Amino acid sequence: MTVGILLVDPQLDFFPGGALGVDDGFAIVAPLNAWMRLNPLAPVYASRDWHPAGTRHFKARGGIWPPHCVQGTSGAEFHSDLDMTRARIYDKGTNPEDDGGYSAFDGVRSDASGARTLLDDLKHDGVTTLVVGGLATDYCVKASVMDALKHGFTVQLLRPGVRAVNLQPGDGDTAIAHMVQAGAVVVDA
Ligand code: VGL
Ligand code: ZN
Repeated sequence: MTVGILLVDPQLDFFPGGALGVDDGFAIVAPLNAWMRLNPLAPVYASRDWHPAGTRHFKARGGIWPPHCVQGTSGAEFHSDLDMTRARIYDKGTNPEDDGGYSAFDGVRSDASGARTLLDDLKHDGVTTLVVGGLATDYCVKASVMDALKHGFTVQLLRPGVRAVNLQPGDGDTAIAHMVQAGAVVVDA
């Protein structure tokens, strides 16, 4: 059994002060770093919300979001306090005509390794259990967890390592309940 960790969209625009800042988002950094430090051999995967400026994902073209994580902007950068040294990065949300790309499983490698998807690499690495953290609980974390379960992974949601947008109060808790119902296990450390 190989355990890997998936860091979902830990990008500046989702942290407080960012274009789509999540309350208390900074709190995810320490538990995620601690998990990686305690599991030095575990592979680390990170998704990156990576939007073109004129995408249907944004309000100006009929989506529900203010512009965020636009390719090449500072808001799209990873939080520098999070240890990304071992992370392989998967870009998603890159199709301007599609308000999709919520799930890390829609992501493809950002380097020149031939459009490998997250799923390709998880299989290649023999990962069977995926620990999941990042932002935001009620959108990209949830979509990624649901896809991971669908693909047959054992999923541990690292509760201190996630925070929610909460467009409606309670959205984060509802999302966690859905993930648990679908088979995710909530872990506290
Ligand atoms: C996300 C809203 C829009 C997320 C991405 O990473 O959870 N949320 N785009
Ligand atoms: Zn987005």
